Amino acid sequence: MAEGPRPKRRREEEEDEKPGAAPHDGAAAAAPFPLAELRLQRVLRESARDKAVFLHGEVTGPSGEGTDAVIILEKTPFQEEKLSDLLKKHVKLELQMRNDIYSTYHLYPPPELSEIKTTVVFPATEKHIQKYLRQDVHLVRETWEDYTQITLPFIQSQSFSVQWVYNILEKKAEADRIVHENPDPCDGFVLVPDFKWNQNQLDDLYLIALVRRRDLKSLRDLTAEHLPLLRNILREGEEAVTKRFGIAPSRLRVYLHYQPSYYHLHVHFTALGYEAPGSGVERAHLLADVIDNLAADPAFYQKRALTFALRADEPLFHKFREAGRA
Ligand code: GTA
Repeated sequence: MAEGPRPKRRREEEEDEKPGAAPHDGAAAAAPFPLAELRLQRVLRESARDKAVFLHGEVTGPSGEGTDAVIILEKTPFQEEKLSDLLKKHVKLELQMRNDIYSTYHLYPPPELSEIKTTVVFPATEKHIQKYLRQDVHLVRETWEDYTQITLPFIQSQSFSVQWVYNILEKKAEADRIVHENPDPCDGFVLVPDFKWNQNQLDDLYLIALVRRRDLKSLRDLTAEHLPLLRNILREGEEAVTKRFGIAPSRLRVYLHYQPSYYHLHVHFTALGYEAPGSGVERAHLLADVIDNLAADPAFYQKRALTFALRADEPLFHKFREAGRA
């Protein structure tokens, strides 16, 4: 998301989370994020396994005095074609220990071979900060009644802005990254590399298909009426990934999240060998299964209870607790 600095804004202000709020469509703003002006507030989460750290900072300089930001720093997978360069062009190789035929070193690569993928959410709301904070999670089993009485009113009153989705659909952002598009206003979609993929290697391939129509929030809205759209996404999406990246459909995980973070229907395409965040059984619903379920029962997702995990301090979790459903 290439957003430039914005005026000072309090964390409590979440007007852009509400429907009808001022859109963030200045998607092409060119100024880079003022990293040097960031004052680290706290580490929200770190993962030694994923080699990633999630930070909450405050921009202190003139470009955003007192404005919150979330920064995700992540070491990227090795790129096979750059390994020879890494071995040849290293700046320093420092012996750590040697024992018989065994030894370990600190290898210092040149800057162009030591990229850290950096994701910035700026200005970040309290909801963004909470999203990345490590917290206990609880499973909730949502019936259709729970959805209509608890979840739907909640997501209608507050959810993350989907302006970034509209920016992609309207080609105000990421237009040069589009991998495939079907222009049909009802059954069409746009396939782009996901935010989380730097496109340098295929091991962690991650694309996202965004539907053109704006009336579908999530799995819960889907009926047999949407089968042509879903089949287009599966067939054309898989074909496009094979054509562009040489990855066969049998090596892809194509799924929807329930609950998603962003309530504009979208489908995730990830490399099967990559354990993408959110690909677990409590959140991912394979698109092929969704299609079969709807073909068997047009109202499947208006009848079935769906299970998902919520963070302990998430407002939606409190709503389920208040209703005695969690
Ligand atoms: N191309 O501007 C965007 C953009 N945004 C704002 C979000 N996405 C975008 N893609 C493009 N441009 O896969 C992508 C997200 C996500 C999808 C939305 O849209 O990357 P969702 O609605 O189901 O929400 O999918 P989800 O999966 O919760 O969102 P997200 O942000 O992926 O968070 C899930 C968990 O993944 C987080 O709690 C965190 O644990 C982890 N995570 C998030 N971002 C990163 C990251 N950059 N690196 C590592 N882990 C991450």
